[in-house]
Amino acid sequence: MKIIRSKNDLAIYGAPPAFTEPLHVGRPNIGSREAFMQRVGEIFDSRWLTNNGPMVQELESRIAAQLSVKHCVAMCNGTVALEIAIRALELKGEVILPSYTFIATAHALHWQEITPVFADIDPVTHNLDPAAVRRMITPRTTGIIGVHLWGRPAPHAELQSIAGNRGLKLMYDAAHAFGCSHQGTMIGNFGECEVLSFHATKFFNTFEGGAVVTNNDALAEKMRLMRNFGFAGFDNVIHPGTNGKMTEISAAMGLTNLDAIDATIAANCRNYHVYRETIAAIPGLKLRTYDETERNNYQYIVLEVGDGFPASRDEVIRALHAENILARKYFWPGCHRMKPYRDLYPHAGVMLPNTEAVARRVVVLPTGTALPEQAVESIASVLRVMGPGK
Ligand code: T4K
Repeated sequence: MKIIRSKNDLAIYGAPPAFTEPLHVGRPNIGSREAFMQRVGEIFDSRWLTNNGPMVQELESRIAAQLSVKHCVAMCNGTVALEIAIRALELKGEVILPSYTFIATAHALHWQEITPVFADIDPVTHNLDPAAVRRMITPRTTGIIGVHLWGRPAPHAELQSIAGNRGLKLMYDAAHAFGCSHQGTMIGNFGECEVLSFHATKFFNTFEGGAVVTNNDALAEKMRLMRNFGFAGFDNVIHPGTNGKMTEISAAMGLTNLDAIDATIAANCRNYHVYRETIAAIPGLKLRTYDETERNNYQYIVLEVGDGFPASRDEVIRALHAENILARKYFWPGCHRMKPYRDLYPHAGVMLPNTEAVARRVVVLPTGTALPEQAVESIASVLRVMGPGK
């Protein structure tokens, strides 16, 4: 690892890379191995491997307590959790969502033959713009899926008011927002329900996994049945269901990582503050900041490369990759430009100018407990020498 002091030190100009090993965005945060192995032993001893086992139940109650929400229904991944929530809410026809999100949000609708309708985002928050949502409502609209992108809350009060006035159901994709709050209330308590992802790359992981959290008793019960083929007791299926169950081994990982959650937040928070201080001094670059009066997981270090920066976003990515810093262009080019949705809406971009502009500017940088010490200074030094006047 090295500090880059001039352009001659950059790997794109032939110097050795700043890092000998690749730095990934989304390196898993992993709690105590001993505690995990102990739980694995308990699973083998009990011979209870899946189907709502004791570890899954313990994880659900700890997550519900952590978020102060009534129900947590654990699932095998965030995408299936989205599909089950959408199905349980009986959404159909058209559902409004942002295009600037991971493709799974759109796929969870499309997979169920519901038409995803993309609304534009606010270029400052990167979340749904309520005025744009209003413009996309048609007689076929049945719901809105807000996404708390980068763990920052979507504009809940405005979306709730639109949903209430137009008789639509509002749910959230909270895949990025486990451990975050909005106006003092933990995310997980908004809309009809909220969907979490516990994928390996997320702030908190269960290898693969996810959950739907809700304060609605009937909805929670329906989703519990739906994740287990719709079975309500032996030999009695009362809903069309699927297999959305979380395994015990995933829950064991979840319990282990939940014990380490404060340390994970502290590491992310430390990295974020070093990024913020080092990048603030570079003209033309803007780091998305967290509202520190709220609870945050600090999992996403999101940089925007502006017009005042001498290199383009893609040139920045190329230079970082040459240094073995595998920064990502999440969520470029936007769902509407990916083939399944481009085929549906070839001209969607006309309605999504902010989505297109933000998707062209964003670079997501590595963070997490696996990031070596001083790596942030080194990453910032690459950006600094690419900046104006260098
Ligand atoms: N909604 C939103 C808003 C989401 O962001 C996501 C998932 C979902 C819904 C769906 O939830 P899940 O069904 O996934 O639970 C990744 C993740 O696969 C995906 O979970 C995540 N969003 C998305 C933002 O990122 P990729 O294709 O970019 O991941 P991948 O495989 O390139 O991994 C990123 C980097 O992480 C790799 O370069 C290396 C590193 N890595 C990855 C894994 C899996 C590791 O070091 N170790 C690992 O085990 O999608």
